[in-house]
Amino acid sequence: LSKICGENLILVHGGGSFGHIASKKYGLPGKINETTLRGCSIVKNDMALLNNHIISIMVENGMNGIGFSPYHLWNGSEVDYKPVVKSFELGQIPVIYGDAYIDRDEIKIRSGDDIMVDLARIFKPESAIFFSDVDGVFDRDPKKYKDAKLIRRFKNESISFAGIENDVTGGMMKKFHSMMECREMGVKTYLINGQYPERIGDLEGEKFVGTEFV
Ligand code: IP8
Repeated sequence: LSKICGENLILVHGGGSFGHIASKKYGLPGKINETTLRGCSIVKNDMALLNNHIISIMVENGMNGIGFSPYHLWNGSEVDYKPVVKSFELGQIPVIYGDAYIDRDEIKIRSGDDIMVDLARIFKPESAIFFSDVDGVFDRDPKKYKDAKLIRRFKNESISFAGIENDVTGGMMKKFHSMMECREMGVKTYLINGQYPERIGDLEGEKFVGTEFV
């Protein structure tokens, strides 16, 4: 990644099996009670472990990754990204992740996709690259329909989304709306399959496999 993007990079990751399963089990997001407080501890711990795995790999590979959770960045009315900006300006690689956080009498969940939109607004990056476990945006759910077509350049085609059972933040539909928001802010926005990370090196190429939002 750093070979392609240099160190001028901010990473965001979501929860996957580390965040969503326990969130659902303990009723997150939800009003503060004994169960959700327990869930908050478990989810927060699991997400920190996932973030630590990622940072460890980065550090071992000579990249100065620094983890940030919205739990700590939340200032009572918004996620305050000042520490992230500071870290980026110093040349570190912030790695911010979706997480549970406490807002008044509720435990909420900030998703990685929300964080991508926030960062697009604050940093006005050249590009925002989203990853999924499918090749890009399809005209319909590629996991259900074998003949679903990959949309290479997405403008405003009509598409449909399947609901995802174990996702507490909105699955692909949420990601899609976040990608549209980034695009509307003038940021080059892509969706690629994270199982083929090398595709990030061919974003503008003829053979690019993924979706570019235009
Ligand atoms: O996977 C939510 O982030 P996402 C993380 O990006 C948790 O929606 C804690 C479920």
